[in-house]
Amino acid sequence: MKELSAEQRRQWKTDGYLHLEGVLDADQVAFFANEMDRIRRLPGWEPDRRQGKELPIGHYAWLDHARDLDPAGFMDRRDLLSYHQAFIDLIDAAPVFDYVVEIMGPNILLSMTQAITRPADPQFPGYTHTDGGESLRLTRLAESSPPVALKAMYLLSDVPRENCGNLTVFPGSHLRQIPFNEDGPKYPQSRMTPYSPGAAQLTGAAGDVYLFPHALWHGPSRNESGNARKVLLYNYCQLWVRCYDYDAIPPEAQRATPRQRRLLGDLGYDFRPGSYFYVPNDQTEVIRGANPAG
Ligand SMILES: O=C(O)CCC(=O)C(=O)O
Repeated sequence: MKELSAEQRRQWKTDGYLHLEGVLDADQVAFFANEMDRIRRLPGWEPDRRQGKELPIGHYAWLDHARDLDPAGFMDRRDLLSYHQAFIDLIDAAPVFDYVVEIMGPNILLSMTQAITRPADPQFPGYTHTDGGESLRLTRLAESSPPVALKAMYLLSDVPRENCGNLTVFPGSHLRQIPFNEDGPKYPQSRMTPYSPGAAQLTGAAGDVYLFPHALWHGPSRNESGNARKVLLYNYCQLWVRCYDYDAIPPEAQRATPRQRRLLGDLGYDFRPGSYFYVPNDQTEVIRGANPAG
């Protein structure tokens, strides 16, 4: 498996994120960008308008298609695996997955997949938050600890300068909490915006990947570029945390390799109390194995 350089390990620990350049080639970028345009016309999980009224904030609804059918319009699609084998293959693709295992250790699951298109929209002010909701927002780990959960963000659009819908981070905020509105709405939004002191808008090229833990304050900047910004997100969590895209092993596990199946929650035996709490005997071998395709 590929390993991080000493400089990357230092940056991960201090700043709380990594920028990996050129992970996907131009053909892969074009393929996944086209897939995003295709799947917005298909049924799937999208943000629910009843949030805060009938449903708790942050919950998704099963819709016939994305609300905006324009490929350059907003889309936030969850649970991508059923749309194409390529979304399954990306679960443990090198080198990103190698780095995920180096950072988190082998006792992990794939917790979530997501495709977001952020349109060029002068009204959208951007926002910041941590991932993992109200609970993980309050959890700060020791510097020496692997993260509870992390995210790989695959850029499918160039983000050449600020205010192109950039992923904006507060470097170091995975270790040092930044002020946020505890009395405000339950959704973990901060009084800090992508324009507050300490925020860094990341630039990058289509095919690059950002890795960051859920604990890092982050969010999208404004998008004044005139172009939609597309990303794929693959989240990984420690085994005991469980997946948050589905409540049972998803059917796509049948089309997956042994390692991918394990990452989808198939431990190789029927569930019983103790499962996920303690890891299967062959966990390290399956995750780090030389021939994970088995
Ligand atoms: O669209 C973005 O840049 C950020 C998405 C986001 O906030 C997230 O991945 O949690």
